[in-house]
Amino acid sequence: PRSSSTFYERYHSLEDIYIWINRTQQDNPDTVKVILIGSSFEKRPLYVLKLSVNNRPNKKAMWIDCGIHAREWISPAFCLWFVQYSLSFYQSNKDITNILDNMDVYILPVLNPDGYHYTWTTNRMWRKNRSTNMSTKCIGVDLNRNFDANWCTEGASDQPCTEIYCGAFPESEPETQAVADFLRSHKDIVQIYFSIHSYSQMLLFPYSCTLEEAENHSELLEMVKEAAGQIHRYYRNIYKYGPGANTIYLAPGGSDDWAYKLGIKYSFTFELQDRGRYGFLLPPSHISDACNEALLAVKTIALKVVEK
Ligand code: ING
Ligand code: ZN
Repeated sequence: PRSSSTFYERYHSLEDIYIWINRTQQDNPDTVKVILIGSSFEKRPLYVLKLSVNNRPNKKAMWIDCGIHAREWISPAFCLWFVQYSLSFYQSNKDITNILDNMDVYILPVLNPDGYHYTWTTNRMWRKNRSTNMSTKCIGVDLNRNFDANWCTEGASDQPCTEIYCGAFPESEPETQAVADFLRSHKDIVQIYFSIHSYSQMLLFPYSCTLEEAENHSELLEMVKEAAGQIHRYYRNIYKYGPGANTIYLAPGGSDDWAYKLGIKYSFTFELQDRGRYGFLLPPSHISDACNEALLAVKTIALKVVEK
């Protein structure tokens, strides 16, 4: 009989993820800190794990957020996978050792806990958060249209009943505001920003909110090209890469564009597996492949920044 799957090869409810966060901190008190950065519309806590292997001063940092869109379950699964991998292979894998020796990592496993919980209890295909507004009966804002980057222009909607509703104003949502506040207050140390989505297998960088090229476009293109090449070499899987606006679609108000404009010059959105066969309903048996591919891309890019 085939061997049973591990914890990291399964999807987990929000409650279980909160328990996992707590246990991961308790089991690794020297390496893992838990930071409360805010709370969701329904008052659930937004916890960031800080991985830090030594106390060297002036260390740079990398940020990874997962679960901004509720139905993209592979995304939180990746954040858990990344933490487990880092804690397990620091000192034995030379790449993750090099990365962690040179930068702290901030990981937000579930940016949109209300939406994620809702996909477990009520509607598996929910995307937005769960905020309500007196002026409409429709619920939810697309958090990846709510950041202050060409907010609510073409590619977003001001109609609350749509899936790409931008919200009443930029950072109107507590989840968006918590992330933006944290990054604003850490912008001098955070060098790399990653936001993890699914599906479609793409490694994207700014801009998504305009067809203009980013100032370091060719450097960013080189990084995602190398990451996609590594994925192909090791896993024989194809990832497209390029700026969001002409690789996937024009989309204003996204977190990576906002982080880039804040000054985080290495800013990326990854779309994990698959290319549409299962879509958001990626079976648990595919979690390890999807996460290993994304992990390789994160490591490839982070190493390039470390070696600068
Ligand atoms: N894709 C992203 C979305 O929010 C994206 C694409 C990337 C938009 C970067 C803006 C910035 O639509 C998914 N699958 O959600
Ligand atoms: Zn998404």
